[in-house]
Amino acid sequence: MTPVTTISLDSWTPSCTPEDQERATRALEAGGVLFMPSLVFALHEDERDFLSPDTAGEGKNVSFDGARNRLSGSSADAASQRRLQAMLARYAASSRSLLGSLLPHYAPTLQQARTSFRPVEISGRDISWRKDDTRLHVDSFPSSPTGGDRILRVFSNVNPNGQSRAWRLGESFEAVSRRFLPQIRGPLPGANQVLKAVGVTKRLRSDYDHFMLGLHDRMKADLGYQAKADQSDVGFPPGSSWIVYTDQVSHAAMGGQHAFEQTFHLPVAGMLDPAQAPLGILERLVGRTLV
Ligand SMILES: O=C(O)CCC(=O)C(=O)O
Ligand SMILES: [Fe+2]
Repeated sequence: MTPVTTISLDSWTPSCTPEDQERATRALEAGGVLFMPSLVFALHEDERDFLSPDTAGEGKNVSFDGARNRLSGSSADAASQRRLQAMLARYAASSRSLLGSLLPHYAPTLQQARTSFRPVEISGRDISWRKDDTRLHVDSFPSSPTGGDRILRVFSNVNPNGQSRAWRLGESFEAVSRRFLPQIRGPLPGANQVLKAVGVTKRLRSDYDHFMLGLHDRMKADLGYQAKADQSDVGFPPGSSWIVYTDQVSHAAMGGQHAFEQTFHLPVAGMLDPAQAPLGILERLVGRTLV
């Protein structure tokens, strides 16, 4: 089952020894979760009003695209949006700085993607099964193929009422793949090109993305699997942060409110041990190259 490695740092600009860095990188790449129980993302006094589902309007989160310096998902007035954006930009900078100190091996190739603020209670949301993150899954997004690049996420719980973010962690990526790959057929010839041409995907969906999406969907659709798969409950308390390769680690978010999340992408070649990537595991099991 998914190992959780506790790291006792409490600063977004920590000084880490080479041994700490290697241990953290290896634990992550092996499919573990890095848990930092006292790494607090502190809100400014005037940001506390954002701790309300209203901040996300009709949606479930507010997101910030640092590359374009653009906020989306908020219907607040212009002044509030400026403060919200500053808060998300601070989380983006903090998480980037953390990875720079803790996982320096990734620095040359790490790409920062979207930042999100999640002020809506997870449990009891009315959502289709495919989008339901209370079901165990590995991350794969229909419109955003990664072409094999990794999805690395940093999370922080900022709940003001003592409520933990409750996750389930499932079996290893290899076990998930062995179980579901036999049910997943390869894409029809030309299908990936058609999805790109009609705008379903932002870039060409590779065969890797096809199989990842297949795993994501088969896992979520299988209620027997959800109930019976090897799994454990883990709670991330307010004031804690955690890092996980969500394309590799089987996870489900069962409850909790008020969290930040920062997504990074990493080319497989940027890993310490590229053979541990989902790409390598899938290529070995399918028996051919997938990107
Ligand atoms: O919001 C959360 O706690 C996690 C949801 C999830 O599945 C994800 O961000 O990949
Ligand atoms: Fe997820």
